[in-house]
Amino acid sequence: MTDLNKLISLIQIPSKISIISHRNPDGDAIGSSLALYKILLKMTHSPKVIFPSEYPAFYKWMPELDKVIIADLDLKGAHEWIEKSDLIFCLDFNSLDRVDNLSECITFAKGKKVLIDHHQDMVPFADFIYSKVEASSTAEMVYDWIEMIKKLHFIDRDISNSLLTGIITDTGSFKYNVNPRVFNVVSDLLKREADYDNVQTRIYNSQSQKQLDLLGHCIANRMKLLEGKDASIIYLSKADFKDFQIGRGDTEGIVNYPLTVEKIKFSTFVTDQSNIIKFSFRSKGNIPVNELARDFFNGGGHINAAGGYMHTSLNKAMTKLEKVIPPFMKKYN
Ligand SMILES: [Mn+2]
Repeated sequence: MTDLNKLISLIQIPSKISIISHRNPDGDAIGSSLALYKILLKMTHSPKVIFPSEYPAFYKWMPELDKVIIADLDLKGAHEWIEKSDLIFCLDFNSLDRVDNLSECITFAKGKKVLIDHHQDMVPFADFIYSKVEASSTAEMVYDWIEMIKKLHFIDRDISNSLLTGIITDTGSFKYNVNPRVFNVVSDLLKREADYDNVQTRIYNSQSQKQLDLLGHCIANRMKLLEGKDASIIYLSKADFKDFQIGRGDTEGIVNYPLTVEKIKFSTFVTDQSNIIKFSFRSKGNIPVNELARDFFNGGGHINAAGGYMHTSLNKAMTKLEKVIPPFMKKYN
């Protein structure tokens, strides 16, 4: 981390602090933010967690989540807190365009900015930067950061559960993005009484019937295999969104299912949302979906998980996918 000692001396003084994560916060965004929040509380700071938009309902159980400011619901409150913050932590995003309605406010805020993130192609907008693409999750990095500032003894059961949630979400329950370090971190969290079974159940066995029905619909009626049958596209139209009353978080994880087929190495999930087509890309092995996302779909991410968007129709988006994916796959076969 750059200037760690400077930051350590800075956080000795009780301060107003903003902890900000990205739009549509996932388990890692939420878990790392809430863990840091509680550590800072214990250090007698006055922290607040701010998300640009709402979180999926199945994370509601997480400790202190009810105290978070959602900028979509309270933009004024979010701006006021950021403006008076002495320190602004930015977690789990690599550039300010991931926090849209807050980005200007953060840019012009007087507080020192601290970035903790594991995404590639980081834009260096912060005063202190802790960026590590090999990390499994931002939660793992927040744990490391807590160790760097010598506050591991502050990690209680709630904080352990929050960090574990981040790690479990971003590794798909230890299926990808793992490294030797993350197992040591989890081992220590379990010693600090993280509720391992409960966290797993809350994340992976708490779907609604509607979500399972939607998954069935996607696989049975909305999945296209491309030539060579090593790449797939699942698409959802505006009508599907209406028919299934799809809400926040309902489509999470669908993109991963095609990869359970041995031959399929690349999976795309496309959704037609009000005036924007959104893409999720996942892959197995050495297929760099972040490059495809960057080169053709205004996006980016990690080698095996990336996202993008286009302002176009679903039809045109599908045509483009079907045109660019096969030659892309050929490059890596
Ligand atoms: Mn993450």
